[in-house]
Parts: sequence; structure tokens; C-alpha cells
Amino acid sequence: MKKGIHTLLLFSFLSFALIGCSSNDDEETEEQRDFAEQAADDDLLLREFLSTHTYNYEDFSSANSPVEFEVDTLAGDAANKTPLIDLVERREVTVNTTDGQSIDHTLYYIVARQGSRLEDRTSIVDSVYLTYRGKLLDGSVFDETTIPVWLDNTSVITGFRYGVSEIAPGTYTQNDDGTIDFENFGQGTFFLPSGLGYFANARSGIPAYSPLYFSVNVLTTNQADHDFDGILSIDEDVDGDGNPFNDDTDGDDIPNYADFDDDGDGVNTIAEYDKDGDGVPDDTDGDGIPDYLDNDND
Ligand SMILES: [Ca+2]
Ligand SMILES: [Ca+2]
Ligand SMILES: [Ca+2]
Ligand SMILES: [Ca+2]
Repeated sequence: MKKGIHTLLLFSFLSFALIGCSSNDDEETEEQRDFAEQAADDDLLLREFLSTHTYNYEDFSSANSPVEFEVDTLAGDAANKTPLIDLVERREVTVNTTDGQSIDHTLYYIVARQGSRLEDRTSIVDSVYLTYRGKLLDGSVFDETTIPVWLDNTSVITGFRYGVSEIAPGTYTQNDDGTIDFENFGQGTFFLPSGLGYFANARSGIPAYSPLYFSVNVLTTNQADHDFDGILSIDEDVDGDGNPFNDDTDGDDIPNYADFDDDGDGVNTIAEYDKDGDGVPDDTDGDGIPDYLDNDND
């Protein structure tokens, strides 16, 4: 069973092309909109959308098999249904922009059916095996995959990384012919402002400054150790703020989770983390800073 999953892991890591890249590159022009104003405008748009639309929640409460998440306008047969705005949960996500501001964003999400393995929800730096569909608020699909793919949460847009971490995977069994059946997995949708998406950078099918929404089926997940030093990527969050992207002990612009040598002392983390093998990080000079984060151990 495990073997099947690892085979999938090895052969499908190449598939995260479409969601990849953050908005923080240097394609900015002088006409780029203000981050805070855009965040406010997008939140208005999202709340208006959520107030005027609903989804096929009846289908999720009864069925046992996967259901496609379908958004519908609150009109006609659906006029008396509960609007999305009364069904969503909210998560606040702060983004540090290229011009040094901290901008707060609200991510809206719905767990249409939660997966059975709550404890195996991803962190924002883990990997997830899923199918997904991405849409603009006008309903047009800009990206989707019906064949499951592995995504590395460090390589996807911010809103996706936070949204998908709310949805738990389920269980799976491997059949004699090598195929895998997934059961009891989580299904959900998250709605994000452009500041948690591509912001000013237009992409194929996505105009600049587009709020987006994604529906996902989270089949299974994997805890990541990007730099293979034996410390899980999420545990390389030295300042404990829940965000491993902002921890860079040696200041070389490579965050610890991706840095083979966190303290830049020339000794790889894996070689100085726990030399005596007692399960506790070594602290040779007893200054309270473990050797792998201390470039002056003596
Ligand atoms: Ca690591
Ligand atoms: Ca941190
Ligand atoms: Ca570093
Ligand atoms: Ca080191």
C-alpha cells in the first residue's frame, strides 16, 4: 500500500506547472495598483459574489461518492437556498509585499465534505495529492486536472497553500492490478483575492487582479523535508509564527527549510543536528541555541 503511494510520489511531482509562481516577481510597472486598495476592492467583489451565489450542498450531505462542487446564482429554483456568505469560513492571511507592506487578506473557504484523516491535513510547506479546478468569478475555468497530481505547497500561490491546508485527506487501498482507490477524502472550495493569487501578473486565462476560486479533492498528503536534513519543513519555523518562509538564520536568502546549512557555518545541518543520537538537538556551548542554528558552537 505504502509502496504504491511512493511510486506515485516519484512519478508525478512534475505536474505543478499551472499553479506555480507567486506574484512577487519583478514584472511590476509603475501603473501597478496599490496592494491595500486592491485587497479592499477584491474583498468587496468576493463578498458580493458570496452573497449572490450558493452551491450544491444537498449533494454533499447525502452522497458517498465524490461530488462536483457547483456554484449557482441565487435565482430561479435556487432563490431560497443559503448564500455562500453564510456558509463560508474565513482565514486571515497576511502578505508581506515587495514594497515592504504587510497586507491582510481574507481567504473564504468551504469544506463541503471533510476528509477522514484530519491529523494529516497539510501545513503550508507540505505536499498534497489532489484533483482541482480553478475558476474566475465569472465561472470560466482557467485550470483543472481530473487526474490526481502532487503539488508542493511551497510552489503554489499563497491562497492555494492556505486553502488546501483546511481540507483533510482520506484513506486508500491498493488493488491487485496496482490501481489505488481513494475513499473518505476531503472536498472543498476556497475563494481568494488577487493578493493571494497572481495580483498584477496576468496568466493564461487569468486577467490581472483577478480573485479566483478553486475546488479540490484532497486524496492524500505527505509531510515534506525539502532540504533532507531530517527536520520536517514545517518544523524549520524557528520563530514559531506558523510561517517557515520567513526563517533564514544565516541571512543568505535561502529559508532554513530549504537550506542545507541553516547557520552558514560550513557544516550541513544533518551533520551537526544530533551527533550523539539522543533525539535532542545538540548544544555544545550550552548557550541555548542548538548547534545547527549557532554558527559559534564553542
Ligand atoms: Ca528540513
Ligand atoms: Ca517563521
Ligand atoms: Ca539560510
Ligand atoms: Ca551548520
